[in-house]
Amino acid sequence: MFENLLTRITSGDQQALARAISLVENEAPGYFDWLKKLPVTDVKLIGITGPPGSGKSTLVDGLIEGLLQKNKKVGVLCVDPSSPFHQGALLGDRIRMNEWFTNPNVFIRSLSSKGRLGGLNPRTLAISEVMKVAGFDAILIETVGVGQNEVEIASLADTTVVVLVPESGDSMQAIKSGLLEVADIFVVNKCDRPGADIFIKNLSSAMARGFKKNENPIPIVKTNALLRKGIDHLLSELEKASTKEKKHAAGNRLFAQRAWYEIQRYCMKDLTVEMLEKEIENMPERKLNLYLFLEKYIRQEFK
Ligand SMILES: Nc1nc2c(ncn2[C@@H]2O[C@H](COP(=O)(O)OP(=O)(O)OP(=O)(O)O)[C@@H](O)[C@H]2O)c(=O)[nH]1
Ligand SMILES: [Mg+2]
Repeated sequence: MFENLLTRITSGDQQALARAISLVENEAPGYFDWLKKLPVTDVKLIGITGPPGSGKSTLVDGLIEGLLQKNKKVGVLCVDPSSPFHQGALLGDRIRMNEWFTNPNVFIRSLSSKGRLGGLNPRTLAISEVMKVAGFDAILIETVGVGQNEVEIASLADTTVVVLVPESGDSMQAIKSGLLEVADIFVVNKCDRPGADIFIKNLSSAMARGFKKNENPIPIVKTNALLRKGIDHLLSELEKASTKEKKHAAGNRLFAQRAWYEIQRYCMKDLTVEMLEKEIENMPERKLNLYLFLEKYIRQEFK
């Protein structure tokens, strides 16, 4: 079933990519062994998360546009329980999205989460690993930051962008769901609305009071996604975040968190992220395939 798929995906065949994603999503026989063969790449996952309706899809649309202008290839994964990328309200004011579906430099995939606990597709992480070998310059993952599960998956991206709007209700919700803690970059979208500057001021002072343990202040980018204002600023912050030399330990931590996330979904082992981190630290190989590493932890019936 997986025959030739990897070669085709790495040569940029989007049909092959779509097929592989479906196979992994449905856990087709042999999917785990196939995941173990994926080459390790440096492509960064950019998570876009935030409360429902904060403008994530509109922002992703703007980012696609901006990246295409820079001759980049973009992959988008949308894990959205309420409004899949290509349906519903989307088509009204964001007609461009239709255009992207026929653009060879853009690949968009919606992951269904229907009927699943926590509103997340359990194979989201694996599917993002598949997308990483397809030759994209950037991979964007949109998730709604409503509950612990959604926030957790957002935190597994290399760079997590938290999209807020200048409305107090939303910021309260963001605080409650732990969204603020996972942010590498804040976007304050809908800046055409009143109260945007006050909101930004409050956010900066909350940061200064240290709601997140971080030596460097987290950048705040002001946008109006509809009018494409602030997109360039966001792209440059994303660029900075990706070129910033991640400390070796931070990289291991992220890998351990991803591994732990996958393990605990499939069998409850008495493992902690710290134990996995220590194991990774002691391994000679620097560039690890996630699923090769996971193999011994996942019971046969789940592979
Ligand atoms: N005024 C204003 N409206 C915006 C802006 N950005 C997005 N919107 C509108 O806000 C609504 C929600 O935008 P989406 O991009 O669908 O938001 P979302 O966060 O993806 O929504 P969900 O995926 O359903 O959580 C749409 O009607 C957009 O047109 C903005 O900067 N200003
Ligand atoms: Mg959306």
